[in-house]
Amino acid sequence: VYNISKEDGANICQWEYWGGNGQKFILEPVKEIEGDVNADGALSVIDVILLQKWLLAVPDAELTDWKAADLCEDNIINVFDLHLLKRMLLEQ
Ligand SMILES: [Ca+2]
Ligand SMILES: [Ca+2]
Repeated sequence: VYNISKEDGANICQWEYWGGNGQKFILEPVKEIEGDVNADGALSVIDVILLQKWLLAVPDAELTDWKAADLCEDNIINVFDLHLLKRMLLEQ
């Protein structure tokens, strides 16, 4: 991290490794949000639209996090997942 900064938005630079504090990182798993198909950190109508487009095979409609769309947890993405996603959105 440039200038060994601990501030949000600090720049990251490529540097030769010398063991400095600015080169030490803690990797934490990202918290998955159910239904967050586009992986933007929130469940919204955009996720519903994206899943709907993907199910209709609209070109360029790609599920960033397909597992988040599998709300029935059957490893298949289909209209039942879309139905649950719409319901989750209405209930939030
Ligand atoms: Ca989302
Ligand atoms: Ca499913």
